[in-house]
Amino acid sequence: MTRRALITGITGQDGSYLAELLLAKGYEVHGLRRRSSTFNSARIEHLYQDPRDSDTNLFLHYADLTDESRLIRLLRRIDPDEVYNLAGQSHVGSSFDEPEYTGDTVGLGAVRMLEAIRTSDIDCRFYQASSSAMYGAAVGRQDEDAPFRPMSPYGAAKLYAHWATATYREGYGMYAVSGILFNHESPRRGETFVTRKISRAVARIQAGLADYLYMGDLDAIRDWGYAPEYVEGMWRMLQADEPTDYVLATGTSYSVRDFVAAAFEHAGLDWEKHVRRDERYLRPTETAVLIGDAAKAERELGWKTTVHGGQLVRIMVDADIEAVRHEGRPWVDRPTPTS
Ligand code: NDP
Ligand code: GDR
Repeated sequence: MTRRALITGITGQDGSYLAELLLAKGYEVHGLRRRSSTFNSARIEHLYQDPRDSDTNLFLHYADLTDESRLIRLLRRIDPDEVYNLAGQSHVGSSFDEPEYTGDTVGLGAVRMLEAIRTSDIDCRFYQASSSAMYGAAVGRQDEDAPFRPMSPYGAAKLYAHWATATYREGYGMYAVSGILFNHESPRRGETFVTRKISRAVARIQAGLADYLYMGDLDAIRDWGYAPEYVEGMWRMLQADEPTDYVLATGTSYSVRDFVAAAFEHAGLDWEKHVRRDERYLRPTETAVLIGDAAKAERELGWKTTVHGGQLVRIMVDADIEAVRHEGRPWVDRPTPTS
């Protein structure tokens, strides 16, 4: 029997890698996309085939996480075996400007999905995209038992969705799990997240298209992994015998400054000549340090990262240099880079 998966946020970084993974495993994949005035499907263009002239296994549906009746209708029609809830306003900085919208899509959006599944009586497994941003000001290396102390409207909204997922698991017996994922990046990362902002700027400066990169806090420390490895972890969580939450992380830490220096150096540039500070990129509250402990996922799911640090920097900078050279997008029609 072909298994059916539904991915909200399929047009995003993780959604696109997850769709690739599930299609390769033989799933029928359904993805929710938002209606927009311009095309927003560049990350999955290479996977899409017109259903009229092919036996494609990928189907896209217009829907928004703010529209509960649409979610219910779609869930009933698709009747998925697995649901991956990846959609929502995912930028921490923007969540300070748009706290209500962030809460609506990230927090209530997850509850709408859970309610739609529960009230439709669909027998499926549910994955919620929780975040290390829920730890916020917590100290030390964070595992599944570390205390939560979010430092942004985004982190608070994710925490609401996280506990709602646990409540539906415990209260209604649903197979519902949260993956608490630390930062994961790739050439498909949105251009306003810090790693991609840096790799893109390096490529443009090297090509003579720009002179400066304007940055906020360079002291922040993050645990940066490679997105294709993280979507494999999401899938493994839904294959486990018992539903339970997992942290996915590399356990390594780098400052934003480290990433900047390594990226410029890889392109043969001196970062101190090109990087300037812009107060507009500072956040009202900053999460200074986030480092994860994924021992449980390694032990129970056999999941482990291999890419981080310098290798991740090289993958991203090389992809953006290539993209600038071809004036195209790095991911279209090219295999996932692994080195
Ligand atoms: P992206 O920002 O790349 O993708 C977000 C997706 O959500 C896009 O497909 C976007 O559509 C869609 N979306 C946004 N708002 C709505 C809405 N109202 N209704 C329907 N769809 C919507 O995020 P990532 O792929 O990086 O992350 C995936 C999930 O994992 C997110 O929930 C994020 O918060 C969470 N997460 C990410 C981490 C990371 O390091 N990447 C770490 C921990 C958690 P469009 O393309 O039209 O904008
Ligand atoms: P984060 O990622 O907030 O951790 O959330 P982001 O890449 O936005 O920032 C990482 C760190 O870099 C600092 N920073 C800047 N950030 C951006 N975006 N732009 C800048 O110019 C800049 N200068 C310094 C930030 O202050 C921060 O400390 C990401 C998102 O993917 C979330 O959806 C996810 O849940 C968490 O990771 C885990």
